[in-house]
Amino acid sequence: MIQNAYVGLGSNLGDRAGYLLLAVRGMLDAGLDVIRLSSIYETEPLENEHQPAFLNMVAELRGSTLPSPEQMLARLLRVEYALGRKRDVPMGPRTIDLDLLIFRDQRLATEFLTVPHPRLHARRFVLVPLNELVPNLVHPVLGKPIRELLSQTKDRSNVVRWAST
Ligand code: PH2
Ligand code: MG
Ligand code: MG
Repeated sequence: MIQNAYVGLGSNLGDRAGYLLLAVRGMLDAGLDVIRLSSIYETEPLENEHQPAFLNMVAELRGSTLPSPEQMLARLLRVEYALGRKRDVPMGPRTIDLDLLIFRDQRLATEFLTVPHPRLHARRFVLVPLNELVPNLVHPVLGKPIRELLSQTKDRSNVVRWAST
């Protein structure tokens, strides 16, 4: 039984670490109870490779105070918008991207929202920070723990712990 929800954060424009932290603040201000954060990782861009390197991390949100998944998506989009997110180039550079990765044990696929996130298992930039928080969490659709999804993923992209200098 998964109690909590997990959000992936990514930034590859401007003050990347600053945007991650402002997004955490934004989620808290929106009433989303962030209870744990992974380390920050510097990651090679996937899917659209011609863009700057990302900083990525994962936040854990307390399950007992979660709104509905749709309400949660609306709040995440509002935080992205407040931090200057533009949606021009799909998969392109962004100040901040907030993706709902896992919402308790729920499986959902609508025009607007699919949970668990459909590409989670193919992205080391999600699996590495998620594995840091919940290696034993069993993926509600794939039926395998995050630890195993990480060791079995075909993605070979570079994900390294980031240290501010
Ligand atoms: N997000 C994408 C596409 N590619 N690559 C990395 N490394 N990190 C991301 O957050 C990312 C990406 C689409 O949202
Ligand atoms: Mg994304
Ligand atoms: Mg997104």
